[in-house]
Amino acid sequence: MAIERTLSIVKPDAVGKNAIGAIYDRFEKAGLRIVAARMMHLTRAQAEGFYAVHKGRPFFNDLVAFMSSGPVMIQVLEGENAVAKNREVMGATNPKAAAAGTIRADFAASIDENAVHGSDGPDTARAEISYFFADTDICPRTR
Ligand code: IDP
Repeated sequence: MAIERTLSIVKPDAVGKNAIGAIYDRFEKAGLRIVAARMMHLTRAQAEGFYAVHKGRPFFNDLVAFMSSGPVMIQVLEGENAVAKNREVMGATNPKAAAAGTIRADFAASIDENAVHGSDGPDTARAEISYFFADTDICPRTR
């Protein structure tokens, strides 16, 4: 299976709960390697740009307000089938529907504040990674 990269964000609710380390542990236990990371407090404009695909949806304004409400931890995850594997580890968008043991089941309070973001496909992953990281920011493992 191909080695892929995906873009992951620990959202403001989970950062506020001091759960960055616990969530990183889920990624690493699933075989996903963190190959780039940065903490940011997104501006409204940065959050709007990142979620531009959702512009016009009824939840867009709340989503942008939430994503710019506090610091987020942004990372590139690398591994076999990383896009789908990360989605599996995250769980369903609505935590009430998320499988037991997933990040959203364990850390998210609602569909609006659902702990993590993960790219939904390889093309989206490439675009989302380049929204936050230059190629030179990414540190593939050498051992
Ligand atoms: P995803 O984060 O699981 O990929 P998307 O459909 O890409 O889900 O939606 C982006 C984010 O927008 C979700 O994580 C969630 O926080 C929010 N969202 C999506 N659908 C709804 C909704 O129906 N009501 C409220 N918020 C929503």
